[in-house]
Amino acid sequence: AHRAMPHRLYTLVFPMDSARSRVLLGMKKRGFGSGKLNGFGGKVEPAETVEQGAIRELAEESGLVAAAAARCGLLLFYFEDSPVAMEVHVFQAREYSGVPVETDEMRPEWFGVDSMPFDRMWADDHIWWPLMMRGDLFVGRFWFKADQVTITRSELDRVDSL
Ligand code: 6OG
Repeated sequence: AHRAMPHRLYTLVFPMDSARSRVLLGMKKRGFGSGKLNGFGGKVEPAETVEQGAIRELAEESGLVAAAAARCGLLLFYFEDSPVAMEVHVFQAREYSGVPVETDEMRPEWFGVDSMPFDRMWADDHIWWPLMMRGDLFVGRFWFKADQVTITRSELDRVDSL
């Protein structure tokens, strides 16, 4: 039944430093997920590709300007109180110009990839993060209660392409 649900498209971008030992997260200051640390992203607009949307949201929310973003995974979120599933395309940005700036939406901060602040992130993140760090492409599906904290069911698969 879930598979027939309408989906809404989102992006989520994790900027990495050149050694890939640190990742830039932003503390979301307003809207969905406010108070949590996350990558940078948002809704994809009708006239753009998913990658273009990822690059645009990265710039709007962090100040970093990337020429490209690398696909890492696909996350599907189902909230028990929402009839629309979230389809979130996950990217890493490894080359960009600019320096992180605080925006109305996000307060950016670097974290070591081996000491991630999962207790301040969405509850799904610690589940798929190790796959992404290994360089595996992944597809995950997570069913959340309306409290936006409790995961009642999850699936995570490594895939060969996205
Ligand atoms: P705006 O409302 O800011 O787009 N997002 C999630 N990210 C993670 N890691 N876990 C979740 O678990 C998420 N749900 C949504 C996708 C929302 C942003 O938040 C991400 C977008 O980057 C449920 O336009």
